[in-house]
Amino acid sequence: MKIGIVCYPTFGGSGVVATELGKALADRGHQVHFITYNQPARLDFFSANLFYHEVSVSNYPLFDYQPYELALASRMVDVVRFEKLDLLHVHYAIPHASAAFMAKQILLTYGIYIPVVTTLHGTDITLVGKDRTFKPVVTFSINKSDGVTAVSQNLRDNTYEFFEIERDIKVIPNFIDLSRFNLKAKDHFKKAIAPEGEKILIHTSNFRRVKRTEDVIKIFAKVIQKIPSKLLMVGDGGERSDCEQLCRDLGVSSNVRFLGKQDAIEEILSVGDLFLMPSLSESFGLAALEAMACKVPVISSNAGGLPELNIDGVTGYLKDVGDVDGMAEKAIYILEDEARLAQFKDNALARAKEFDLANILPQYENYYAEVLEQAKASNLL
Ligand code: GMT
Repeated sequence: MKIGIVCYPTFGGSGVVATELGKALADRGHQVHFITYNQPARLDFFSANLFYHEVSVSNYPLFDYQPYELALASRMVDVVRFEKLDLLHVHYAIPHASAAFMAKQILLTYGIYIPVVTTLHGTDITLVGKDRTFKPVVTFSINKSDGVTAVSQNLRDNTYEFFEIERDIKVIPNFIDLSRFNLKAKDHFKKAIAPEGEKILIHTSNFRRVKRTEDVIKIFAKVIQKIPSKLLMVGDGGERSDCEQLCRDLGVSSNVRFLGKQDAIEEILSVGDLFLMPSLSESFGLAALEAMACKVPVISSNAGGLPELNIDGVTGYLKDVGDVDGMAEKAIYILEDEARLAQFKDNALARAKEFDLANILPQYENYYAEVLEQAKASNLL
């Protein structure tokens, strides 16, 4: 199959899922064409089946806001026509699904019908999509897609609740490549971070408000009163400097390391004993899945799709959003007993294996086939 993938090329979860999916599809013999404004962050190698088509946006001074969506739609038309794509898979509704609709209409004037699959990732629905500014466009472009997937049952339910959706949405969860994300021997790194054998807690995110990064610091400040420990804060974003200040205010700065954006995230996770994800909203929680694959249990909020991943009392614990005391108490409970910690670590890995790429990839391939079949049955192809 020749598949066009449209995504944000950044480190965000939707871009990571799109890129990893494209790489896996290419390994299975499909030809995959990425269409976006920058080389996707994890697409930094050569593969005969992978192509990248840049969307370049004009710098015309008349525009205060450059029309990216139009440039993207034009590029989609161009790539579908000249690469003879079978299907477009767009990740994150805004503006990818609406740009795909426009491209589809233009392609019809050339006698080409291109089926479009839209994957909803989370904030495109829960935060941005619900914004009145975007709601009509999001509703329309979901209804006009040939196929729609959501990364959790909770996100699917949310989408039906907040938009007038007239079509089916299929749940295909996030996945993990266990050949990359697994427990690695990183003893030197562990010794450098925790020379006295302290426990290591980890948080990774893009430090947006929705991640409640300040709760991470507050939880840690309580844990360290009972358990000798260190905290690694991985990633960067708007909340980082406030977090650094909070560390000073709470007197824990010397035990917290801010590592910024990191490529080899699996190596950092490999030294972890506990992962913290107190998010306000989280459609799935890919970062937590990455931690679990490296045998790190998770203390998370019970927001969104997190209960579909993190099993309370088995792979970690879930508490209400903002329940810093409850999260700290459960973190201490896991960390204070070596045998208990080892059991939680084993459970985390076992759960992560259920989201193995090998199990999830065929779900996407089958769904593409179904969408193409439907288009054929409707005489569109
Ligand atoms: O979580 C982020 O900040 C990034 C965001 C994105 O869309 O790039 O991630 C969302 O998509 C991921 C992949 O499907 C999910 O695992 C994350 O849970 C989801 N984030 C939120 O819902 C906040």
